[in-house]
Amino acid sequence: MSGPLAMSRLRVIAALLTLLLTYPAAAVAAERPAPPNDPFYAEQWPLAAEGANGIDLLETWRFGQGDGIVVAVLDTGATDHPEFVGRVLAGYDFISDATRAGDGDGRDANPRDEGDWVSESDVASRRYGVDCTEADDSSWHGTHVAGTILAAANNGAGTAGIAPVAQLLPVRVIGHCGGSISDLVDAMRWAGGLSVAGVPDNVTPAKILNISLVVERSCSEAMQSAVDELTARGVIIVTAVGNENSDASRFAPANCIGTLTVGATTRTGDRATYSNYGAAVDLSAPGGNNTRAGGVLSTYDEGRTLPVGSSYAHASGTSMATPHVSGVLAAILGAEPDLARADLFTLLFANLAPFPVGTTCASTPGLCGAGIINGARLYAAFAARIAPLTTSVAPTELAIGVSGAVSATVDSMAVALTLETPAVCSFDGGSVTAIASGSCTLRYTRPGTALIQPVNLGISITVPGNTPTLSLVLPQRLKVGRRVDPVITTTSDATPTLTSRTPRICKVGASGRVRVIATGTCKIRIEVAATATYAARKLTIAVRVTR
Ligand SMILES: [Ca+2]
Ligand SMILES: [Ca+2]
Ligand SMILES: [Ca+2]
Repeated sequence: MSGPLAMSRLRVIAALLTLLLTYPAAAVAAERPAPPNDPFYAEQWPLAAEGANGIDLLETWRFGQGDGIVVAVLDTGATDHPEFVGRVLAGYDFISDATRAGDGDGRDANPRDEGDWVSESDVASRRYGVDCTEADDSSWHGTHVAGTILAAANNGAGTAGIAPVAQLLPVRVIGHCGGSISDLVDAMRWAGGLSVAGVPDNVTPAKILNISLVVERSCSEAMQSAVDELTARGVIIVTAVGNENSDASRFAPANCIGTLTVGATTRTGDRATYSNYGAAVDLSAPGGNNTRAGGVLSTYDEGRTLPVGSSYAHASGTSMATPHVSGVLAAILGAEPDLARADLFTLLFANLAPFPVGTTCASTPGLCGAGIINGARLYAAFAARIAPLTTSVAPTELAIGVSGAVSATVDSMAVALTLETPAVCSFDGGSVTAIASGSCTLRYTRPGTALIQPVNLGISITVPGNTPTLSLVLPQRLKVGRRVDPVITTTSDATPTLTSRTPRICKVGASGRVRVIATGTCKIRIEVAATATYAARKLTIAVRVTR
């Protein structure tokens, strides 16, 4: 005989519950990570803690390591250094002057650093102009700067970068004996996602522009307008103040309004003797003091002229201080990409390390900016932000065709939820109606600020689908050798499938006919799969088989 059949019924909605469903907005590492295994890490004093006048790399890493953040380095280009492998985006070479570029042409899509050396004969022949009076080896400046920001960490090699999973957008503006301001302005615009005539648009615009370059002049109208347009897009322009031991306001782009300007401090936490100073300096970061032990160790190339192979070298300058700020900001933005530029700056300036007592930076306010960038202070403030109180009211489960009230508040204010699953449910702003089985999701998000954590409120309502009727009728007894066609009924819109659970006693043919083979108990399973309207269901019927 056939087994008992459950009656079809609509699922009723569950009791209304008040749910707290706030998801963490960002994967902020709660724990202080272990020191990285890069062999030169111990020499990277700028990454040490505040007591040693470094940025505190390990506390910075509690934000993360710059995941998803693109940092443009506007500089001499980049070499193929193994510390950048897999994270170099398609940059651009903005050097218009083919002679200075050294790659045989003007602007092109390959920002490789071709070397910026100047030989004695170049000086004598005035090859790069009358102002080019000093011979020098290639600087590999862009590679050094990029390594401070994002060299691979924990790869058992070389140095550790501050944001070692951030992506590098190399933008070449400096060749033999410098570069031009108009190339720099175009490079800034392009790097931040603005269009530049004659150059394909940048498909991976940078969130942060690192400009470890200065030119002694006022901020030109073209440069200020580039800064203004980029700032309006939320791009952060971090720039060096220059190494002339002079008033920083004489140097562009540090004197453009809206750039974040960085002076250099040494291992003692005081102003590096070369660092420009004054009101145009926003903050300081480790830049070194021109000695090996006091310099900044980063990625480099062995070549004296052309690039020949990767290496590491010490360098000092506000050029080296600037990427420490870019790196820390990349780590913060990696943790919370939606943090508004103004809020990021509020957080930054409220949480700098003070200059050590006894330094000229401490005794002369305004000389070196507002303090030294410090990941520990920033993280502590970031983690201590107020968590908004979020509540929501919604059914946990809803049958198809049934409606339920849904609402949410953040800090007791009603918020507008957005429906993410229109195929499963509809939402009129106050109530949800289930349309098809699945998971109905509504969401409200709000970016964080310097003082309040972001909100990511998600409401998930299960729509199980209606339980279909399902029956399979066979004769109460079967005899060996018989063939029977079972009577199947179901309200499901899925096609029922039959299988024999006892194939030595009975079999199910392709047509659904049951063929009885031997005595015993024949068990037939019938099942219907889940559809948009109906839940899955199955049952098994047992019938005695005799001769
Ligand atoms: Ca070129
Ligand atoms: Ca090139
Ligand atoms: Ca490394």
